[in-house]
Amino acid sequence: MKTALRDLALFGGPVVFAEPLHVGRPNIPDRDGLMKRVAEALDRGRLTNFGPLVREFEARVAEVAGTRHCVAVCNATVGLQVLICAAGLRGEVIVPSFTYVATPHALWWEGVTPIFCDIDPETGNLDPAQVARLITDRTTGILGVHVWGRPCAVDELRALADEHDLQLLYDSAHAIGCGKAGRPVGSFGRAEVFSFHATKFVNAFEGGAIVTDDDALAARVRSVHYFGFDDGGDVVSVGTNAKMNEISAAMGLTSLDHLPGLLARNRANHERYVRGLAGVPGVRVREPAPDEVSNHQFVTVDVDAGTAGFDRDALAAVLRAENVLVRTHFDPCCHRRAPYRDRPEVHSPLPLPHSEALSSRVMQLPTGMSIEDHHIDQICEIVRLCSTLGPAVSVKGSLRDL
Ligand code: T4K
Repeated sequence: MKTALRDLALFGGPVVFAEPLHVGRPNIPDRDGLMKRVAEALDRGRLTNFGPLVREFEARVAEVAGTRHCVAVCNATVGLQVLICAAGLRGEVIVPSFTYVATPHALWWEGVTPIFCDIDPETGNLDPAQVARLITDRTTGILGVHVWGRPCAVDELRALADEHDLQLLYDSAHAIGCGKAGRPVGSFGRAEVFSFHATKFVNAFEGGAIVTDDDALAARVRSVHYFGFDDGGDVVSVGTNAKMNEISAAMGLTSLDHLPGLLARNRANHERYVRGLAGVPGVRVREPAPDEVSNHQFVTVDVDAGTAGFDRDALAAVLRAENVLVRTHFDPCCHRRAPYRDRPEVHSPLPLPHSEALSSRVMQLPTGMSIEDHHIDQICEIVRLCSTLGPAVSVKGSLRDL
């Protein structure tokens, strides 16, 4: 057990974990089940273009999302592009800067200008009051992000969209299995997009899905994601190839078979971190609100430097030196990244103080199937030791120095 500064790996002590602990280590809950599906697909000789596994995956995702339609796609980034194109967004769309770059990239790629908006610091999601101030006659939509699986302020955003006749879409990349006030994520926007990237707790190697209750939009999405073909085999619009293949669907279905177990594991890990870090001054594990259901695929810790005596980067540096490969989603925010920072058109007249503050305060700790109770207990012990050492742990600088 480490008890002094010199015991920390960053300060010359032994490294706690021989193997790295990752944020986003893929869950592979049932190798045999996956291999069986893959073998069946190979035997059928139907590898892509709407095989039975993709059809089944779409039906299962629609069930989880509570929507009538689901179109499986090769990844969520392309899924967002397909949706933006099919929904006919143009001009400007209001989007958080505190998100993964895929969200504004998808807009920009489709010729739509992302207008970066500030967030509610508690949820990390679009602040409806700030959204209202950014609506102009060029605005055609709002693209919210359910960051870390916490549902956006869906009622307020719906009211704004209705009042101004805007399309309301959600990037739900983090949020399969999440919900709010008894409704599942997927059912809040005109359409929403999930990610099933390998690092997501339900994964399809690479994959995504667009869900909606809008029949006409679903038909357009299906067409755009398949070269613009309609059901009759005519090419009716410009489209792309965004199809999911059968092997990805095999993995996605196998993950969904084990959804309750994966959720239970994430929840148990989350609760263990909450207990393990309870009472550490200035260090808080973020938790869902009482009316929310979370998939807990991200364990996000908030470091208040003034109270803790060290900042997020110092703690991240200590943990990374111990082979705990924490992530800092999303630092920097999108408006600070190279493709956007020098483009005046994406910068709203309003500052983004909450986005910038949150991006410097939070980090994600490892969770999922590969993380065991003793890993969490040891991680919490390291954080507790840092808390007793206070400012001394900052001496070696920041995450960026490693
Ligand atoms: N919208 C939002 C809000 C998003 O967060 C994302 C993606 C998207 C849209 C777009 O979704 P996709 O187009 O990807 O479907 C990851 C993911 O690449 C990305 O999907 C995700 N968000 C983003 C938040 O995180 P990194 O840079 O953390 O991934 P990477 O490759 O560094 O992996 C993280 C850790 O996981 C590593 O330490 C190693 C481990 N790992 C990773 C992979 C891929 C493995 O052990 N095995 C693996 O196969 O971006």
